[in-house]
Amino acid sequence: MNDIAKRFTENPLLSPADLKSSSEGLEITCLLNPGVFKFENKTWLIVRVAERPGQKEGIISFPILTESGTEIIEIQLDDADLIATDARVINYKKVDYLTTLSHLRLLCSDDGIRFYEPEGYPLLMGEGILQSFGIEDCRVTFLDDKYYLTFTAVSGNGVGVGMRSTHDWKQFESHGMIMPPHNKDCAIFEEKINGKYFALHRPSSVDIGGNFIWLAESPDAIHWGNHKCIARTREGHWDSARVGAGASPIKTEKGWLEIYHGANSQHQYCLGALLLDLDDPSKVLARTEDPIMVPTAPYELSGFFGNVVFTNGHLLDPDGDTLTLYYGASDEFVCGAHFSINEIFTMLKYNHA
Ligand code: MAN
Repeated sequence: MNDIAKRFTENPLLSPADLKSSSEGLEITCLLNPGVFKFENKTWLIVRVAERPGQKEGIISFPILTESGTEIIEIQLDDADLIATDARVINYKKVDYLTTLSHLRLLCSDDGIRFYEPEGYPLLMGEGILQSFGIEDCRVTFLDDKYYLTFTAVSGNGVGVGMRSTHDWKQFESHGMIMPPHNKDCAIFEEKINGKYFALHRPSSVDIGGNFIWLAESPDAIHWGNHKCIARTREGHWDSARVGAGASPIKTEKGWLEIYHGANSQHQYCLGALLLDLDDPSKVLARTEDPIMVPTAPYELSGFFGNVVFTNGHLLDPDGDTLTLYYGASDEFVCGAHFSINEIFTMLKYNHA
């Protein structure tokens, strides 16, 4: 299938081998899903670095965080209590674990293509019992002179949305878990609407309901309420199994444009777009019928978890039309692509009430 993404010829921009692991016993398995922001005239990525020990034959091993540091769990692959059918997550003795432990790392660039690790900036590791399986897929929202980071916080207690904020990317304030399990893909709007903050998020229902995109509002961007379900999965479509917000919505004259990911039951992850009413973002004005990006390049088709394009960060050019989107490809590489906002508009199908 054709899509409207103009992929960087330099892709993949970053691979696991490009960075050093956070400690000696670990290897970087995946480098993926960067949040994106501008700071001190540079383009910055806050990438998810997923690590595990080098794998030995016949054994699966992965790290978790405990009060006394990083602990490695080792399980024999032929253990009857192990279910290991998904590269990302296993079940052992009826308990789910992730196969890698993720932290967040800052990279910057002058040209938006070649990224390096600047000196003097900390790695962001999971902290406390709600982040013992790591932190992932960070969205960055600039609000009231502060950067707000919303990310997936994973532990044996469940998958929720954690938040930290910073002025300088050196010191961070933690706001704890702002949305409890099961929830992820939280992107805060970069301005208030009618005096309130808004955020998209993705709770999951195991029984009635599904993996749908919701909207919430807040007086302070930390405490969220008045939740509304605004976009559901569509049977028979590319987004039939799960949908989740990308980065903060883009303000356009037609409405708030949100790039989101959708997956089908074969775990193929594509990107699409939603258009929300400027004044009342719970109103979905239009949605793309077909995806705007489909995994097709070799680095999107095969890797740690193939057939995946996933985004949680982009920058809008001052021309108001060129969108530079950064994305994770096959859960292993960081890539870039350009889109034209006007071209995305031509793919939207309006809801005529
Ligand atoms: C899913 C995938 C993984 C992720 C876990 C926890 O299994 O999105 O990449 O690590 O959820 O968030």
